[in-house]
Amino acid sequence: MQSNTVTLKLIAFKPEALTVKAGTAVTWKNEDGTDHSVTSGVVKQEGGGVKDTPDGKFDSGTLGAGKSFSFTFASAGTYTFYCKFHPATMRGTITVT
Ligand SMILES: [Cu+2]
Repeated sequence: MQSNTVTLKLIAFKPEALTVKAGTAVTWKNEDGTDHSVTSGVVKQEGGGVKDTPDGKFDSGTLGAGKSFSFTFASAGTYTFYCKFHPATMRGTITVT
């Protein structure tokens, strides 16, 4: 059975890469005791740090401990996302076929 859940645990997305069919709702669940976010966009290295640029496709906003966020992917494509609080380490990709 196809899994469509990503957990946020130990300052990481698990799994970091997930492939789903178009029309699937993906749910992210924050199992940490700290705030995270699920924000679509890219993170690039810049001047010794990282710069995150949201693309506005989806954004959970601040996702507190124990909270979930879902987004339905209507169209095929590759969607990158990150956590706005931990962009250096928390990044992931949803591939929609
Ligand atoms: Cu985070």
